Amino acid sequence: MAIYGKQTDQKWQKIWEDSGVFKFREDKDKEKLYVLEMFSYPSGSKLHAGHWFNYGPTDSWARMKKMQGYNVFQPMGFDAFGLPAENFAIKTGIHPMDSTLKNIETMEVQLKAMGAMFNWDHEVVTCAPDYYKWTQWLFVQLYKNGLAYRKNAPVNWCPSCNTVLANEQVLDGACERCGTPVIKKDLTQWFFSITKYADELLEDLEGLDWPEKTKSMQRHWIGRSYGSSVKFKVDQKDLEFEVFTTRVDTLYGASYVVFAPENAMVPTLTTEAQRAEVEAYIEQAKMQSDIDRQSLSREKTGVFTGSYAVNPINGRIIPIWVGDYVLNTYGTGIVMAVPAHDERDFEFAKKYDLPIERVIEGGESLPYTEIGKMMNSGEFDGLMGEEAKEKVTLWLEERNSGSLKVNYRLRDWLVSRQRYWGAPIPIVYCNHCGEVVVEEKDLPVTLPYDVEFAPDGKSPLAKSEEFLNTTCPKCGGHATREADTLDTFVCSSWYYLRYVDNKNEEEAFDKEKINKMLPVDKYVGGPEHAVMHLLYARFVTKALRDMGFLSFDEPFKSLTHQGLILGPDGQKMSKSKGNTISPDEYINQYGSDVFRMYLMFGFSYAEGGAWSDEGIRSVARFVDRVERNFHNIKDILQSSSNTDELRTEDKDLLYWNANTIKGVSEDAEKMQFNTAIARMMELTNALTKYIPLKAHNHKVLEKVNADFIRLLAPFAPHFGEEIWHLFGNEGSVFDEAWPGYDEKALVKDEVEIAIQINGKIKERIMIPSSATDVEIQELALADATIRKETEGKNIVKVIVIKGRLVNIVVKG
Ligand code: ANZ
Ligand code: ZN
Repeated sequence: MAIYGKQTDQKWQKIWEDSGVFKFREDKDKEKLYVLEMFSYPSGSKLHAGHWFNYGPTDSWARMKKMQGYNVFQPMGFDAFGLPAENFAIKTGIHPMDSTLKNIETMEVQLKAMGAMFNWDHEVVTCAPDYYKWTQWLFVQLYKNGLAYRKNAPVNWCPSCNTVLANEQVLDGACERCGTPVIKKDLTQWFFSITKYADELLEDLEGLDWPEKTKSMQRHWIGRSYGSSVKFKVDQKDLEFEVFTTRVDTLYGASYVVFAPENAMVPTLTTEAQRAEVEAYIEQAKMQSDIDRQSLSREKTGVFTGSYAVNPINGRIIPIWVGDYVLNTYGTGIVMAVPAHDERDFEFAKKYDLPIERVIEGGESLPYTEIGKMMNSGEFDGLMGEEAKEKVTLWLEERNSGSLKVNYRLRDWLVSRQRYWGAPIPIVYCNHCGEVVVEEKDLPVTLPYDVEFAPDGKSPLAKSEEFLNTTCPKCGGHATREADTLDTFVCSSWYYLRYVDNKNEEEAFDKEKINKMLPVDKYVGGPEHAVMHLLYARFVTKALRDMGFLSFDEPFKSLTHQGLILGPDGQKMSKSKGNTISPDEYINQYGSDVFRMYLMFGFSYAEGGAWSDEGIRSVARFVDRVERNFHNIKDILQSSSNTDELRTEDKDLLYWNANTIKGVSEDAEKMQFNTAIARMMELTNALTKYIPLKAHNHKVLEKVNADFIRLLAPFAPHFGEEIWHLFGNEGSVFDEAWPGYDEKALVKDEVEIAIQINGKIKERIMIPSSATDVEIQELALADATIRKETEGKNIVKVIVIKGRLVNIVVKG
């Protein structure tokens, strides 16, 4: 007579909602704990196994924390702007607002069916005007503080989505969303000055409890590199340029320089004889992605400009080339080429027959790219490494030809999108006043509903007269609105702040409130957000801090990435492969707790793995077994089979109970849910052994039972609550304290040992775990079975292996 099932879920979800047990209330006596799961994109494909794997186990963790006495805040919302809804509108004519709100409705129902203790009162939906008003406010603050600006820039352009993509959205040279090869295009774009925070973003990683891999990806993305800047004069022309190098000790070997094709100086440097060839080269380079251009395996190409430069250290006249392996967005977009000591330069020099001269000792063949003593370098010969770099840079500095330089890979954050479904950028252009930011009192700049979706590559906003025409906030004259919208990463860069104070109509958030509630104590989400979202959120927090809106340095103190649940075939789930798992079906069949517990027990949380139907069935059987035990225990406790004696069996059960509490507490703390549940299985086994005994110590059983229910509840919340009430308890089990244990109970005071005679096991006995070898020998020989077996025989030797066995060697 199974009691747990889908109906149990529904019963408790209703009771929880009606009683408001999980409502967040300020509580001075409890420490706050902000548990955050990455909010979801309201796509049409409903809540999938990936959402579940993020939210289910994290909710279990949060429930445990609540029982441990924390005042848990666990909000949920929707990252609701973005391309997919707009592309869907272009295809089907269904307005993004309509499809998005409908999807949110469906997902809310599904999220509620999960039975997580989300604080729905604090929900945020980024496409709602009362949210994006404040996203625009954030833009205005950044703008007023010189952290948002517009510039003409070559951007990654997807010709199919007709939009600009951030570098991070270009994968292997193709659009992350549609796979179309990305091209370069010059456009006026809005940027946030994240590079101003490069050092702090890098250095503060140290103090974060984040996965090492994620920190290292951020470090790489920021890419701080120490080197030198070297000035070269152009031969016969009144021009000069700078290069960034990390190997200034190789300067004597610089036998040519290479400019990125897009570098603004290239047309000036190109001679008439070379112009046609250079222009053709620049045209083809536009078609290449930065990723391809940096690829080591790709053949290096280039063209000679016809001009020459002067190497400042030895006066040598060296040719100036253009080559697409040099990126215009890194350093100065120009490199001094040292083919003897750099792979790419070597390959290029070989191909175009340029001079290769060794200036660093070491290695047999070229290129030799390691550190070594300088040679063929005049007065610097024999110097090496950092000292060599310092001396050469000093020499250059004295002649005003160079200096030390720190370079970053990080670029400013490109935030404008030529799309409709996003927060409008609050800027107007006036004929008199130029670029004017919208006043805070005039926010939000509302996204118009009535627009035309056509697959013509133009943003609906750019075609909407009603939206575009406005008045200038400064002079009152006619002005035109910016038609670009903000990257959705802007919306998600601050949502964790708004959750705390989501109904505030006066401000984005109350400073005092968020200083109390933040930073987020535990953030859980997919590793695909290791760089962009997490870096942008860190930047926004730091910028808001510097503007005085909050006073903490980092938004997310501790971070965990859950792994990926794959299809039964071990492949990433996808509709086209037909290997997706639909949580709803399993929940209908087994109940959401079984589904959640399987996700926690069947996989390592950080790694994930392939779905298995047998796996979820075995968890369902476990829940059945636990449930039978509970019914049996209830019968026992109501019967009169009580004994007050503390027998070996009772002590054993108490031992397993303490051991389980310790194990579950420690493992679940680290989000190692699979081993935590394995511990509970051990305690279940111990109970299954205890239940059939003829007599039971009611006090012991009652205690172990109450502890077990409380341990189990966070992992199987509906089932746990049901059982808690089965035993006549009142109130929610989640208002109970998490069980503790006595260290002493972890030491078994009796252990079982085997007694062998001539190597064959004859008996097992319990002995005090503190017994000495002599005492163990005495106990073994005194045992009735052994006495009978050894009667009349000659005991030659007794071997005691502590804690395990006694072997008695007999003769005759
Ligand atoms: C001369 C040299 C000699 C270099 C040598 C390396 C080895 P990181 O560490 O990533 O900062 N470089 C500079 N700007 C570049 C650009 N825009 N596109 C492509 N390559 C560029 O790398 C710095 C090194 O990358 C610089 O040091 C430069 O080559 C190259 F034996 O200068 B080196
Ligand atoms: Zn004006």
